[in-house]
Amino acid sequence: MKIRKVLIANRGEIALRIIRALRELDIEPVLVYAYEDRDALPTQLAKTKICIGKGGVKDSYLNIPNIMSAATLLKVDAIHPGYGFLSENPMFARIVEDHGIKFIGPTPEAMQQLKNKANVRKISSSIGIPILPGTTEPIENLDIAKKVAKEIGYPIMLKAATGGGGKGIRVVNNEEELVRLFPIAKSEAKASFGKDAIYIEKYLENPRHIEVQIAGDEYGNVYAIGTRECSIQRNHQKVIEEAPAQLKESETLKIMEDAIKFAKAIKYTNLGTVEFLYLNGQHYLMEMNARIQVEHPVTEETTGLDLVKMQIQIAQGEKILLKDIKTTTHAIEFRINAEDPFDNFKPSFGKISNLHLPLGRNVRIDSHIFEGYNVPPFFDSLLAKFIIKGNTREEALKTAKRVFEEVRIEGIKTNIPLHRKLLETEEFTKNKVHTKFLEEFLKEIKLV
Ligand code: MV4
Repeated sequence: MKIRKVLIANRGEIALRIIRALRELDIEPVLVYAYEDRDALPTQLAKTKICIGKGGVKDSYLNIPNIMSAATLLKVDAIHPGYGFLSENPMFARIVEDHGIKFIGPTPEAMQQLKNKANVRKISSSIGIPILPGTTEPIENLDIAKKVAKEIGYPIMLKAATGGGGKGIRVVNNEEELVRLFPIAKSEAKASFGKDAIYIEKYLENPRHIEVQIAGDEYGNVYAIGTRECSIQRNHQKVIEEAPAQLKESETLKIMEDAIKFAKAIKYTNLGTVEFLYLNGQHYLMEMNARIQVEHPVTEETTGLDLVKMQIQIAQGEKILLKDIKTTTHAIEFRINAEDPFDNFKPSFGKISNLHLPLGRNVRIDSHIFEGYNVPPFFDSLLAKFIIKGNTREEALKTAKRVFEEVRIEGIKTNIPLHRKLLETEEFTKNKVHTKFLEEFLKEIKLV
């Protein structure tokens, strides 16, 4: 099936990224937008657009009836969900397909399987992929939790089976804490995700977060398109991502092989990411994301592939043949957020009064902002992604330094001072990072 017209059910930089890919493929983009985004760049660039709601994402980018009305009215062939919002919602993907419209992403069945992380652990362990000690079924009650915790040894982690974004996870150091935290974790999971299923995992102190980019076509071909290092996070939001992860060649091959094995086991199609925790040469599968990710450009910059185009090609039934995927360069993505790093990262909004985005050799900036743009308070705080590459990690860091000397974003607060500080910090420049690194770093330093 040739896709001719695609509805983009998203906003901001990813809506722009998808519009650009569609234009290069001679496919007509159609945008649905929230009233608050009426002056945004993607809204200005899309010739065909429909406002789907006002007053918050529940009534706009999460408003399935309105999105489907727009899709039907404009007779689109496919819907691209971007990331966040409805991108990993199996019910939405099902509704789209039931309308005879192609969902640009995995099947609803694959998405359903991935929603439950205890289930992901169960599948992994059944096919010999390493997971951390713990349970592959939800824990029924406190007595079972105590028994499991005793067997695997403290510290353990309680995790919401259908959780995400770091919500509904708790570290538990001993049995007293377990007694206190088990019901809290359960009710938190229920409140956040509508399901109170909790599973247990051995807690790893200071691992790295390593992920593998996967692409699967509709003929059973599955590829691993390199690794990414994503350990630098704050409140479970990534701040800096890199490709490739700096692992030994043999470790990279093992982790990519396991990612492919998992994706094949669930007949995964389209683009996705398998997430691992990594410590002392060992990797443990944690979950799989059924979407294009914010950090996909670092993989694009190191491989020369266009991952958003690939999503569309896979969705229209093309066979994907990738031979000798080479990663010869290094790429680092710095997320620029509208937030005040001097005031506990409080969200910032308002008019961008002065803007200079550096560019130059080896610099890619994916961003929807412009001078005079009014950053609205209703959405997430991502303003821009600086994707900087070099022949080596050191070269990329040198270019990053000059980029952050040049950049000016005025009128709102941004996290640029944090990136400047990190570029002067040996743990980061020497790549001695782990999942707790940024949290500890922020406690130690004063940003000036
Ligand atoms: C862990 C872990 C250590 N041990 N699980 C955080 C978000 C969710 N996706 C899983 N997370 C973690 N799970 C075990 N068994 C540490 C984290 C974690 C983390 C992971 C990746 C990046 C940043 C992090 C920050 C704190 C905790």
